Amino acid sequence: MSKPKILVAHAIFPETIARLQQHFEVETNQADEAWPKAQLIGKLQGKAGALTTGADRIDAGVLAGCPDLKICANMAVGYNNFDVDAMTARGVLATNAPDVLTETTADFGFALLMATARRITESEHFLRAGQWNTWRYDMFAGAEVHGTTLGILGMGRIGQGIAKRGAHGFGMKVIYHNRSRLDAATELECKARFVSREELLRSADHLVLVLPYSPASHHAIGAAELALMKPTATLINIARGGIVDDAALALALREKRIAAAGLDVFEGEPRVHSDLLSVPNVVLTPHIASATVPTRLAMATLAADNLIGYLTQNKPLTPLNPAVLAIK
Ligand code: 8YV
Repeated sequence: MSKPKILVAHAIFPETIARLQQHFEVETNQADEAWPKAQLIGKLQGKAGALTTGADRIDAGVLAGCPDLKICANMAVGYNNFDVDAMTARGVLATNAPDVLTETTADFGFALLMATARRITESEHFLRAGQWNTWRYDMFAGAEVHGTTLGILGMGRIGQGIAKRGAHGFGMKVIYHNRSRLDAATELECKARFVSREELLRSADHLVLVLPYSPASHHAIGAAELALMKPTATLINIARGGIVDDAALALALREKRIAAAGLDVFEGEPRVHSDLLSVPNVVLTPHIASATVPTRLAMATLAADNLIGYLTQNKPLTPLNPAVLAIK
């Protein structure tokens, strides 16, 4: 019997491809870019499954053009690249890759916070440019981290990981805002206090965004929100581009209405708003918060195991629309 065909929309670990090849005929995108929609539809013809990343949009248009598709397994915890309702309506299973990246992503959130507060990349550029001639009392004097107030918007697993690092490692006072309040035991573990969105914006010395992207969170941080923040505050976004209005942020940074920002995600990435590229008080990284070798391998393995589990035994590990299983 011939094996079902699947598409891997971006190059991934050879060992993950080998694991998939035990069950499927695998076609992989070897280019360094996501396929544009028409090409993705073309590549998905005859494919029962796809291993996707956040860069691959699976919407009603793609689904309409791919009648053979049964599952899309995202190698990401976030899945705003999926139209899950459209997938459910077409009987296509959606899976994501939760948990395996939580601590690594929280580590990175803290690294970005530290780099931003202490102006690490800005000072390195200065040194590399040969501009370091002498000692100055205020040379790259940054913002304090230990003992300050850490604000977290979006208190899921990654937000909780950042809260614990701040509270236990750096003696920070942690405040958070979330759609729903955490239970008392989790608040205690994270040493975190629930506050209103406005208090969060007004009180945080370092504000970290870890909420999922949805139409409701589009531009959750725009000019009005930035205006509420302290002029000494830093803003860290490891969630999704689109949650921050990048043009408004670039202006606030240029006018020193907030001190600095650290951004791992951007509206319309991999393009980055040109105004952000020209302000010095921002640390920019190319969406790498989950990028350690063990974590990326764990994410790829989980996505692969979702494809194998569903297409060979109807048993995916982390389904987002389990209603599809019932229909089958
Ligand atoms: C991914 C992420 O690397 O898991 C997520 O939600 O944002 C990252 O870990 C990215 O989305 C590519 O899939």
